[in-house]
Amino acid sequence: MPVYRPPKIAASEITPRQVYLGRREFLGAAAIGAVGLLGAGNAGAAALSAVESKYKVDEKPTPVKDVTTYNNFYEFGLDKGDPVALSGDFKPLPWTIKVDGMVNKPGTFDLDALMKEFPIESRTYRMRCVEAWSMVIPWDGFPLASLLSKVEPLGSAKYVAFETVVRPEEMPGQKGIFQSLEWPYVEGLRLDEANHPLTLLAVGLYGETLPNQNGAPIRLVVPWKYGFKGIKSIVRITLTDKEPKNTWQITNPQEYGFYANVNPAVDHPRWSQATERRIGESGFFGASRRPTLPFNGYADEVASLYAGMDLKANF
Ligand SMILES: Nc1nc2c(c(=O)[nH]1)N[C@H]1C(S)=C(S)[C@@H](COP(=O)(O)O)O[C@H]1N2
Ligand SMILES: [Mo]
Repeated sequence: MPVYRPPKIAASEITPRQVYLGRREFLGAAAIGAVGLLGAGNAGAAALSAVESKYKVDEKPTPVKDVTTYNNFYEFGLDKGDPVALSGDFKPLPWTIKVDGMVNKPGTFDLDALMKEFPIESRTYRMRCVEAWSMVIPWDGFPLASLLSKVEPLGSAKYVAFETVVRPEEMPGQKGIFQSLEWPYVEGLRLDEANHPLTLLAVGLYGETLPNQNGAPIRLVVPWKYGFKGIKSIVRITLTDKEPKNTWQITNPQEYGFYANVNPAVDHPRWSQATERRIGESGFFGASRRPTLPFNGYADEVASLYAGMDLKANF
């Protein structure tokens, strides 16, 4: 996927951790307690009080160090290590999300208030990137369906479109100093996919608020789809009757489609999707590979959403 490499930003341009910490001290009732598990890049981390969920895969979670240092977040650069290294200036709080389009009750919602309104659940999901690597991540968040029901979608709404924040001053990858993607990063789901109980708006991982590199302060998680559907740092959600474009589809429509369901039977034009490398694990002769599962192992829950569809054509 990468096109050109970004230049490295001097360490002196990165906000000192103490300065950043001061900006996150307000976090409310949902976020009081001991912090620090997530370490580097999550200076303002706060513990979340989350309730256990039935959605927990029975696989060993990927070590927190891998989850927070091996990231795709092109707003902060193209290399896997760029997001943790270059996101120190990003200020995830305070934060609001605008929800508009084909709804009865559009609004701009304060994230802190949403986190008090909707119980935060702790869920462990299998995650699969289109680049054929995977992780198991303990997320904290609330169902997207909770937010959607609050705004009351119109009967004519068929899709949900998402947008990431644009802040070139805080996101070095958006400064246009190297060619990568068009901003804002955008994504979309069908309304029934968006309302599926597995579809999560994550506000934390491993029991703490999200580190910047993982999409602070709020990002989408759709565990049966390739990772790029999980748009980070969301500022706008729009209900529409037209299929929304997503950033990778805009960038390269031959290789990336709207659905992006994890499908070992449909290869990427440049590589096989039959197997995956589990990050944080190594086999005797290098990284261990495991078979990729249809819908990333969530077929029982989601296959019915696609009944009768040709999933080779709708990739
Ligand atoms: N705004 C934005 N969201 C994004 C991306 C990005 O570059 N920008 N990368 C996507 C890709 S390709 C993946 S695999 C996941 C990675 O999420 P993680 O770093 O939390 O594992 O974020 C997705 N969301
Ligand atoms: Mo990805």
